[in-house]
Amino acid sequence: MTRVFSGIQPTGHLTLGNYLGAMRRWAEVDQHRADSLFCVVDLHALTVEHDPARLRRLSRQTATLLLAAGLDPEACTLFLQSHVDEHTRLSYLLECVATDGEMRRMIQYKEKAARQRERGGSLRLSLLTYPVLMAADILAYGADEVPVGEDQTQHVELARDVAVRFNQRYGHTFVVPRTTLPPVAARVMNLQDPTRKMGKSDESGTGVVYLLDEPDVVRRKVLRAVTDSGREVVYDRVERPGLANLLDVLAACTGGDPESLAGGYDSYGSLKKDTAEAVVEVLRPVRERHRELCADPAYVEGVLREGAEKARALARPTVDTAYRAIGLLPPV
Ligand code: AQP
Repeated sequence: MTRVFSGIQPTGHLTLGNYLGAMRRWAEVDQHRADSLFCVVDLHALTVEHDPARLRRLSRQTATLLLAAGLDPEACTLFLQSHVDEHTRLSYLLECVATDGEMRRMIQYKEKAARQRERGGSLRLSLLTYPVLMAADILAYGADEVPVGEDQTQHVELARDVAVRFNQRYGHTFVVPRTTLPPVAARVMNLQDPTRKMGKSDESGTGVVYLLDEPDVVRRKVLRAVTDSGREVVYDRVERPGLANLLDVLAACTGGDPESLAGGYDSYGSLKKDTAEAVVEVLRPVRERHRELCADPAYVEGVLREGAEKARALARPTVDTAYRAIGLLPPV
């Protein structure tokens, strides 16, 4: 059976981009067709400035929202990265296989490092080595597929390169994973700046729809989305990125395709109104289920405890094999 692994960082409140680009597909498709593991990658959240109390809150909230979005512990394994030591054990070995140049070429590193420097803060070394830990997340489970949004494809490529290199040097140890992207909304853009992706660590939330935003807040954000001064509704990601983003979101929420949807509108106003309502409807069940789950924190904890046990049992043999293959003696 195909094995799927993917993760989400508790670095902020989850967004419509996280939902349409990743979570919804994990819940609706992946967990039913594959042996799937989904992980709240809390160690990755330590790569940028963080507040410990906020991180604890966001880790719980992220796990709860994944369940609210439809992940079913009977159908998949859901856990916190820091509860399974194999991720960091393997990460160190992979640091001995990946190169400094590979890390510095990563687009996300360059962007986040630039943002951090603008603020005058120093960079955490872990921001540079983040893709190696992500490679360990994936390779520890022998994942065949990694369903992610477009922004993560470069990191999955690195995991592939590291797996191939390790296998060539030390003998076949890792499955070489591949990325899978959603058919639409692989990159939901910021509603106020459609040249940037909608990110959860965005400082001004006006261009970002959060999964827990009240319906009226969602409507306001979508209705105020930046478009251009044209009138005709056409789908053109390069020349009309704001409009294309709204059409992508509408298509992802209603199941249509963005180009044919464009033909059905003669004004930006009606497109925005329909998009706002479509987003509100898509998020409604997630918000409702989240509210129910918040009333039962013991259930969420139980899911995470069992998930970590299952994940540990799956990862340990592969990581032990990697330790032996690279030349380390087993403990006596
Ligand atoms: N805008 C997006 N459109 C489509 N997919 C997206 N994903 C994230 N943003 C979009 C996908 O969601 C999954 C989990 O994302 P993540 O937690 O690794 O990354 P993030 O949300 O981008 O969080 P960061 O890096 O903490 O902050 P920002 O967003 O500010 O850079 C992934 O599959 C991702 O592709």
